[in-house]
Amino acid sequence: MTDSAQAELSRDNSAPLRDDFLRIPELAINPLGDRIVHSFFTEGSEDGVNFRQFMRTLAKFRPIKEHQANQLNSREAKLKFAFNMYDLDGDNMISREELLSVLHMMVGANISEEQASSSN
Ligand SMILES: [Ca+2]
Repeated sequence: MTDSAQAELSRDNSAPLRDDFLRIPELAINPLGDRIVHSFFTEGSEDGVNFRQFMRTLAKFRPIKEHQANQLNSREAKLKFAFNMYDLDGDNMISREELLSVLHMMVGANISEEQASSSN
């Protein structure tokens, strides 16, 4: 995290809200930024994210180290995190529409509707 991002998140003592995260430049330009921000709030609540919730989500991005088992960044935790990026409505299923929607978030205007929904 950059100094500006850290300063943005700690500018006052209140827990960061969704909009605070979206003001971080690295997240603002990330096509999945909104989904990543959402993941912080699935660990916590809409009222904000405390330090523990913040770290539990960040841990998912840590590489897996052999002989240092940690359930927060285990292979299964990472897969669940990736799955949740696509499960937009949180029903534990990825529908075709959700898959296409996330695909569009990632490639934007670089792919036509026809290409995105092609099953070939
Ligand atoms: Ca779903």
